[in-house]
Amino acid sequence: MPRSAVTVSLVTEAKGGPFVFWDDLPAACRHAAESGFDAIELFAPGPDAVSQQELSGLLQSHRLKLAAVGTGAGWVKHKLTLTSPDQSVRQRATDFIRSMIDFGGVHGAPAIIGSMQGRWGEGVSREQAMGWLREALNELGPHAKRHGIPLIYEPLNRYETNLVNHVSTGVELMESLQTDNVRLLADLFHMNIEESDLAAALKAGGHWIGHIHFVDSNRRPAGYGHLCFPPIIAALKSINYEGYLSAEALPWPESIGAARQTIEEYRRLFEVVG
Ligand code: LER
Ligand code: MN
Repeated sequence: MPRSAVTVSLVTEAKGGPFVFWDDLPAACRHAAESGFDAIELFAPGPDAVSQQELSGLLQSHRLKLAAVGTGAGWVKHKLTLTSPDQSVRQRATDFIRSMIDFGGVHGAPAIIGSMQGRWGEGVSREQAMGWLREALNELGPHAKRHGIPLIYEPLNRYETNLVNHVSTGVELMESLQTDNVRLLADLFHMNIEESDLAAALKAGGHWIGHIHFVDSNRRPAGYGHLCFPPIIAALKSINYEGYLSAEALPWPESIGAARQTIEEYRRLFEVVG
């Protein structure tokens, strides 16, 4: 059965973004554990934002796992992307993601490439951008494998990237790589904008689906928008998905309320007795 996770952001520049808990990692871990989550997903400014010792201590004392680490700070803080026309920016983007893979890897948590994929245009052709993206994934995927974890790549909606907007194009990208260690993140918010049938897209994604951002159509917690979850959950069962359903949602109406709503919806959908 999939496990539950909730997002925590420590990135000031991301204020207003879709993260349930903010700023205070010890409090976030306490609330995540009290609400009944299995894990947290951490959006940190960089690999040194929290010491490994502090993070291990918090995870252990609250019996939480680290589901994944986001790399978006590389974009929101440092303006680094893997498809920048500037070679030195691409290099620093790759280095940043490698350092985040090592940071999460200590805790068995994969890194997610979302906004750091960038976009094509302004002198960079689609083919060129996809070539650079493939190069980076082919380098970073094997690096993640050394920690025994995959690297996670996230298709985004059209307003956030023009590279890969659908699960099916994500699968094409995965199949074109030399590494077999990259998996797709299916974010239900992005999918609601781009896919014609979310359940069918997840089924077609099959074993390539490695992580889920569990959220409603409007980026509010699951159940507070208009997504129909039962067919989505049935699709995940049919592909034997056993990764995390991670709440990348707005703290609406506020953080603790968002966490409670998410876990209640998760339990309802999976018939878990809380
Ligand atoms: C942002 O829309 C998002 O989905 C993140 O997971 C990617 O950075
Ligand atoms: Mn996402």
